[in-house]
Amino acid sequence: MKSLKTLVIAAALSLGAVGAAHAQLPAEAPTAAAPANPAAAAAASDAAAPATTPAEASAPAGDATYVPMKPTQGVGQPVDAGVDFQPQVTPIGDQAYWFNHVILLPIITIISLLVLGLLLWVIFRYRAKANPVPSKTTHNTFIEIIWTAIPVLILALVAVPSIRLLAAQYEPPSKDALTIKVTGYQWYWGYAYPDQGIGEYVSKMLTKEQAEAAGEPHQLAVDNRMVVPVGRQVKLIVTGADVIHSFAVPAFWTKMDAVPGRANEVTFTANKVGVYYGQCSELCGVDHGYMPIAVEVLPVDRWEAWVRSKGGNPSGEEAAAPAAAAAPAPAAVTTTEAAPAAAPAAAPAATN
Ligand SMILES: [Cu+2]
Repeated sequence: MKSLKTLVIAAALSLGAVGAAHAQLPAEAPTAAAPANPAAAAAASDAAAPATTPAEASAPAGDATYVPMKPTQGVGQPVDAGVDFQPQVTPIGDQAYWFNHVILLPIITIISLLVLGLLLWVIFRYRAKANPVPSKTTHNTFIEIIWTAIPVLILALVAVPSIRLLAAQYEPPSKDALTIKVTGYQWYWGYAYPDQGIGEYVSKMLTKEQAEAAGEPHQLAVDNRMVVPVGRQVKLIVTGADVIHSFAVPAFWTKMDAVPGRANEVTFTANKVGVYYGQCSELCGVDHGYMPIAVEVLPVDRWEAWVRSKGGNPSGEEAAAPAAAAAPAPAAVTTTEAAPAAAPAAAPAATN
């Protein structure tokens, strides 16, 4: 009797399992097809290079088509014999560039020329031969007021855009800013996207041969870049794991110290697609010069494809919601979403 009851329960369970599997199939098929084997899909698209246009256009194929972008010569990297700042691609960078070139440089140039002119005039006009009996004047109230008031006015004039720029750099991030945790190590960088469910991955400098093969500048090119969407504010939480490092990208006008035990915050909004390089900017040990930074700014859809290729969820909230609901729920639906997410997550981890 007991065995009959067990048999009935077993039959019911197996029927239920078959039913669940059937229910899962239609939901799983379209989503799992693309991300389940990104390597194979990438290989297929590589092989069929001329015929990739329709594949690139379709959104799901994007999951597997992330290919690191080639940098543009002279953009986001130093140039030979360059003296100016790198072309700026963030609003803060534009503001700072304007402040330097329209306000500071002209003032500095005029003051330098004025002082040089006065110096030359004094040297020639009042030299011992031309002026054998020097004046004994020690005070001139009018001149003293002038040479105090004019510098004060100049400093007050400079202070206005300067303080405005400083305040803009430390404005709190907007609510929909993309959060990236940046950790400086001796001697490489680690990036994590907590809201997208991308755990920390490591970014290391390419060797000279690897950089040349990739068509990138040596000592700036890295194996795994930080990838951000164009036009969206990015909030960096910067910290150090061992000693003080500094995360700096000149084209973004962004620099923030990475201090162990402290979470420093800095934001930037890159408004131009491209690859932008930076370097650790705090002397941090023997390989300080060999921990470059590479940030790739992509159109939103391609950034989302990159997130999926890393096993993350681009929309953020959805990634968090099922994960929180997964524990108590029966998980018939959530497993279909977790499966494609888990597969690509394993792939990059293996290649690293
Ligand atoms: Cu460093």
